[in-house]
Amino acid sequence: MTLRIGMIGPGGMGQAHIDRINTVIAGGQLVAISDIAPDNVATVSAKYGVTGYNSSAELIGDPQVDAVMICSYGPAHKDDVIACIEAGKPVFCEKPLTPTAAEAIEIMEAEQNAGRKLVTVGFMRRFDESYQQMKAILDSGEVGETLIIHNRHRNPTVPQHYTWDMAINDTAIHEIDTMRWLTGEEIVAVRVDKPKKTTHRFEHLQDPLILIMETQSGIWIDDEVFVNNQHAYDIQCEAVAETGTIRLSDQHKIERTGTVGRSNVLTMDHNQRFWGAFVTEVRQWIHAAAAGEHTGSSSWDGYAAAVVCDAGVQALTADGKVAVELIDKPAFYA
Ligand code: ISE
Repeated sequence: MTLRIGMIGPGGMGQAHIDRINTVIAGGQLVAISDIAPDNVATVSAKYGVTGYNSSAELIGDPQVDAVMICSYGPAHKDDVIACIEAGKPVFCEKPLTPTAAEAIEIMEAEQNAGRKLVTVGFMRRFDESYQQMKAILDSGEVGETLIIHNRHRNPTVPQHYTWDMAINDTAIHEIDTMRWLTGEEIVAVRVDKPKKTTHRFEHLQDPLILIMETQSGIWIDDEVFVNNQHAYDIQCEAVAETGTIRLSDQHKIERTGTVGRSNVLTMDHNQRFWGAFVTEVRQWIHAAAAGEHTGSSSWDGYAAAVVCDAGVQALTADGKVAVELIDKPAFYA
C-alpha cells in the first residue's frame, strides 16, 4: 500500500522531507499541501504537482489523505494535531509538538480518547546510527552505569527571527529529547550557566550557554549551546560510564589528505548532518502509519520536552536550579 500524505506548512524543513519521500523513501506519496500563505500554496503545489489547500482543515478532511505531516511553526501545531487525531489519521509533527506543556496535555487527552497512538514527534536524532550504537552499548550494561553526559550543539549561525528563548526550546530541545531517550530517564532539574558571550551574535542572545540537566537517578548532563560559531554545524556527545566512555565519532563526511595535511569536511546544517536519521525516521513513520502502528517519539515525549524547555527558559533568567515537574505518566504511554 502507498501511504498518501498531506503536508501542512511545507517550508524549508517540509520540502526537505518531500524531497526525501520523492527520491529515497519507498511507500509514501505526497498528494496535498496546505499553507496559510497563498503564495506558498501556489508555488509548492505546482512544484510537486499536488493539490494545494489554503487551510489545514481542508487538507485533513481530504479523503485522499491517509496521513499528515505537520511542518508549520510550533504555535499552530496543537489544533492541527488534534484535528488529525479526531479524523483518525496518523500524524507526524515536527518538533516542538507544542510550545507549552498545557497544549501537549490536550493532545494526550485527545489521543487517549481516540484509543490509539496516532502522534509521532519529529525528534530525528533517535534514528541516527551513531546515537543508536551509543544507546545499544549503554543499555547492554557492559560499561556499567552512566554517570555523566557531555553534549555540544553548535550552529554556524541562526536567522534574524531567532529569539533568546529559542536557544532552549528550538536548539537544546534536541538534546533534551535525546538524553531522555538515551538514558531512559526523565529530567528532574535544570540550570543554565552563562559564559562570556561571542561578539558574533544578535544583542538579545546569551550565546554560548551551558544547559545543565539532572536525571532521576542523578546522571549529570551538560549541553553547550553555541549557535553562532561562524564555522560549522557541530554535534558532539560523550557518555561517561563506570568502566568506559562512549563518544559519537566526528561529524565529517569525508577526510581529505593533501599538501597542507589531513582535514575533515564539516557539515553546515542539520539536513547534512542528520540526513540519514531523517530518512530512517520518515521511512519508519510511513511504514508504521500504513500498518496502523506507532513509531518514534510519542505525545508523552513531546510533552516531557515541553516541560523541560519551560524549566530551561525559566533557568535562563533565574539563578540556580529549576525543578522539572511532570504529571504522572498515563499508562497509555507506558
Ligand atoms: C533548528 O530548528 C534545528 O532543529 C537544528 O537542528 C538546530 O541545530 C538549530 O539550532 C535549530 O534552530
